Amino acid sequence: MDRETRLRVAIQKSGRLTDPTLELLNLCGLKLSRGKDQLFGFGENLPLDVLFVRDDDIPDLVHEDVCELGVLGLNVLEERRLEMIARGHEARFEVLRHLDFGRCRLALAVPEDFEFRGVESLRGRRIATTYPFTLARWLSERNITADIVTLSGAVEIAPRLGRADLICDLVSTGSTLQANHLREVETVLESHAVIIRTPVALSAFKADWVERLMMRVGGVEQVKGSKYIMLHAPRSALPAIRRLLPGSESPTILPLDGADDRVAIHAVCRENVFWETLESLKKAGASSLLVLPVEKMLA
Ligand code: PRT
Ligand code: ZN
Repeated sequence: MDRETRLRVAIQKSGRLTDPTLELLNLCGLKLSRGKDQLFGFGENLPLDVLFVRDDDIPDLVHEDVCELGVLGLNVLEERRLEMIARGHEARFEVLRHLDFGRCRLALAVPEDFEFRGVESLRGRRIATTYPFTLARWLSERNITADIVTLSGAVEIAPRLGRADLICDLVSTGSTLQANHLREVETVLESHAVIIRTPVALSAFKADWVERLMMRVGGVEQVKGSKYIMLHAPRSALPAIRRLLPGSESPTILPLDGADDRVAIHAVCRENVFWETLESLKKAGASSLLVLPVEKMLA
């Protein structure tokens, strides 16, 4: 594989981020062919290949310039960054884009019978987590000394096993906490997926492709939830209708053949268009309403 003319992106091999990341790359126009070992995906139509790895390996792969780009959770990136700093290393990570998936939070959760009265209640307690560096920073910012118990998994059962008084773990819906009789009390870090890049300077060719890819990612993210709406309306109703169109900038107003007092309005709405909106538009005088999905967008 030619390192001069092909970009490498590290993504999660199998986990929560895998499908949304592959979908994003696909929407950016990438066609991948995956070999038998499934660890490497060859970009058939773009100078971009994909390396499938554990998410925990992505920060180092990018930091060491084995891959120019990586897609991972901010939680994993932040933990590794703080670990490197704690060990006296330089941590040169650059986030190129924040993405609209992989949302979760690193949170503190206590057993139901734990009397929590603010962060002071944490002093001297044992907190189980797989994110010791992120938790340590959060505690030190609040001048709290506690005992961090670093585990590699199954954090939520640590209190029941007597290994900790409370936990610090990722939460999305909260149902895992509930199932383990734990109550969320503080947010340590809000997280979502991000794209990071190598700290090493890129050749002009690669830099150009990174920029093009980021433009496409921006376009894909914008399109999510965007709709194209078309309708007919009396000229007199224009101000009212413009107010009702959700998240649209300047709509296109077109004359209608043979009807001087009526116009066609076309607009991109940067939010979903719900039935309620359509009903309000109709009440305001609109007719022939049509809502279409937007496939691609480039500002
Ligand atoms: O094998 P590999 O190391 O690559 O995978 P992994 O097991 O470390 O990661 P994975 O696939 O579980 O998660 C990858 C990333 O998804 C995380 O680093 C986060 O950035 C993000 N993410 C989003 C989550 C969650 N939501 C989430 N809910 N990661 C983990 N969870 C856990 C949570 O800790 C809890 O135990 O899922 C469980 C269910 O959550 P609830 O609150 O919905 O019940
Ligand atoms: Zn992992």
